[in-house]
Amino acid sequence: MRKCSLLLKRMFVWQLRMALLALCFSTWTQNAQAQGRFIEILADHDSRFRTEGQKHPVIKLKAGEKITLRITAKKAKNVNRDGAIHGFTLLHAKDRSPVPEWDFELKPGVQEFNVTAPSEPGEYIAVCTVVCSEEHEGMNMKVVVLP
Ligand SMILES: [Cu+2]
Repeated sequence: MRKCSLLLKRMFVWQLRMALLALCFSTWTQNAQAQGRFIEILADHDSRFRTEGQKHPVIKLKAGEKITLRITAKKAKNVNRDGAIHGFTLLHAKDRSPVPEWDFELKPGVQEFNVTAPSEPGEYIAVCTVVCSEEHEGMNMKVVVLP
């Protein structure tokens, strides 16, 4: 009986090791696909963009920097016809003209987008493009591009 429990214990430790290894491997392969620094954003159920540890989320980027946006989207009230629950589009703050290649539709869950920061330093604004709820108009966040 004692021998048996020892065996079980060993098996448990081994399984734990394998699980850890699998976890390490999956993060490693994810990173291999990403092209640069990770920026984590939450597109929340109350129609707000959030970043960890920031009360008023601001993303700071270096001009021309390659980054990977990892956006977690949680459904608000409305869903687009194509299943998108929020959008994420970058605009120039001064005239609200769109920044090319920074226009994403967000499906529920986690998605990653490889993008290059604008080459022009200045203030930008990221806005939601899906009318996700009555609070949709206020769903935006500041993006600052540093030289
Ligand atoms: Cu919205």
